[in-house]
Amino acid sequence: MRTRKVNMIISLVTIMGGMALVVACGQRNATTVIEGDAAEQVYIAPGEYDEFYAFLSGGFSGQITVYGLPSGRLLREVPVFSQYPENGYGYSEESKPMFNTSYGFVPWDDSHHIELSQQNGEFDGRWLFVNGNNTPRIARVDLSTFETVEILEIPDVAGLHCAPFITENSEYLVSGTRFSIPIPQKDVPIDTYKENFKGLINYVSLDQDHGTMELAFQIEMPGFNYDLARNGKAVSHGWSFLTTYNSEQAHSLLEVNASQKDKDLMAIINWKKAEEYVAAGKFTERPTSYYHNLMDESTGIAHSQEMKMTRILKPEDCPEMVYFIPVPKSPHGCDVDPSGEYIVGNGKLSADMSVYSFSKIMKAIEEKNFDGEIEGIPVINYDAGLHGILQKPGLGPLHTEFDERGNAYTTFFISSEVVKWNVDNLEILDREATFYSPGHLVIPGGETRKPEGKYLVAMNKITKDRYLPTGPELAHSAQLFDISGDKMKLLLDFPTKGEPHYAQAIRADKVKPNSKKFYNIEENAHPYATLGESKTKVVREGDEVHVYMTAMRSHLAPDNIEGFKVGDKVFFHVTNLEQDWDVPHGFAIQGATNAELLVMPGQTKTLLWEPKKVGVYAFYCTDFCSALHQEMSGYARVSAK
Ligand code: CUK
Ligand code: CUA
Repeated sequence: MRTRKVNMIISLVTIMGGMALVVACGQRNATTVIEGDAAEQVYIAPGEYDEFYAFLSGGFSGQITVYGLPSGRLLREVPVFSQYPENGYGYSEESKPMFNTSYGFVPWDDSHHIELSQQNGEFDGRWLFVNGNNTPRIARVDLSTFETVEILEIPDVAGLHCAPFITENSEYLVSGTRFSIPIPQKDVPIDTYKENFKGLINYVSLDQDHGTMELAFQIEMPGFNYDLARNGKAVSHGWSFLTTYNSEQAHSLLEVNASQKDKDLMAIINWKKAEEYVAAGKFTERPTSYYHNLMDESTGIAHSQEMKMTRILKPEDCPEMVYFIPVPKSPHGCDVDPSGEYIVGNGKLSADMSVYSFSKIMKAIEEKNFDGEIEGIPVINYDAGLHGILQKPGLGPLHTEFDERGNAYTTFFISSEVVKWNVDNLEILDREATFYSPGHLVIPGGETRKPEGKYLVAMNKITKDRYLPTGPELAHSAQLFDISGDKMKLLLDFPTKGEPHYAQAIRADKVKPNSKKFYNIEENAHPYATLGESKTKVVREGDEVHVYMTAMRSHLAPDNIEGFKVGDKVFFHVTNLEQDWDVPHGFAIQGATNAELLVMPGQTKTLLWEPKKVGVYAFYCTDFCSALHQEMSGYARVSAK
């Protein structure tokens, strides 16, 4: 197979604080010649399954999308942080509480990083976690149902971008504040940043049986911008690594202020030590407010609980818990290789990449090889912790994933490429152009101890001419590469939803066997469930009316309902009585100001309807469920009060 030919003469001009970077990137009319068996490699014949599930974050859509690999087929969109009229998530009475926060009802967010649960440093296929950047939250999706079942708000942080990075036995999800803020919030001049603003790094513990999240403790840190984290694995298990930018503590992040220094910092946290301090009571309890929203499994109803206290660990009270080490300028995360020994710290504004050695860092700590301290936190000597420097790999390094053969793959935003290099000897092995400007990349298991280096997906930030134009707004573009050989090979482009940042991919057979086909109606403990058509009824309680409705091929019961009054609050509790795979029923009523419901077999869901005018209103099933689907309808009569 010959390699494809790419014409590239491009200039991308990035202007930052008056400084312009003019760089070769990718061109509008780039021709990509795919030759050989690329089509065959991604072709999944009708009726056959993909080898991997890929879970892509939705960025500003707030959701997650599920793709099959290698086909690049979109299998599902899972709503998480944004309301989703397609199935009523965030509109139904059961799911509305998922959006409760200390700021009120917030039915939108910006989701960036996917983390699958792990055991022994391998994906176990049970849960998936994702962050909400804007109103700081972490959500859990159950991979037996592909439903969001829990959202935990993280208090006293701003921009929960650095989240939710998991430890290798799913002990904790680690997150950090992107923007330091006054803690507790108060009315202070913004230029008192240095005195008044603080950062927090948060440890959320996970219940090993149920996956439920609990804010275990928060570590108070200097007022930097904490960007991205990874946890150690194998030899480095028990440690977390987070890069920071703006170690100048500038409150205006223009180049002139925030990128003056040649180096920024990576925070290194011994979380096992932090656990000991918590157990020894070395924390302070601080009053705060945050919400924990959890879906009850037996009723399918989400409940919110306001939490009012958090535990803070301060590095000055807890020696040998937190360290810093310099990293190249303006880093965007760090990545830990499958052995746990190497930590890649990249600087977006640096020409080189620093690769650290965990054992050298430990030695430097032991020998107290420090270059001073920052707010009581020792700064490890840069050279003492360094494994080596990857010289001039490309421009604008962003993210790195690994294969099981000792190689790393890094995306370069500015030079628009993926570069493959050897982690041990720091030799560059291959580079392939991407179209255009990749952000994250994903290899199945590529952040775990057990990568499967068969495919790589680059998620590109700029689309331009890759697809038929659709006006000013274009779908973001992902690109699939075969990385099983010495040279990477581009196989496929596919459009994505929202703006995917990170993604994770898992072998399908780790998820598929546990995928639920329907909810067992006998286990339905919803207080308004109607477990049989003979039990349907309409119950008035003052101005509230509860309709106990059932859906079954091919009728809604009751179907013709009279007695509603203008100004009533009508709750349609629809129970889908089917006990079969893939037979949802929908429910919509004319003039409802929310959305429809999509009710899975065995479930009960509730739609609120507040009729404003007299008349007779039609309702119907929205999902084409049977030959008599069109007949699955009824009328609601509304009289004057
Ligand atoms: S980030 Cu978007 S490309 Cu939020 Cu992980 Cu780097
Ligand atoms: Cu039920 Cu259509």
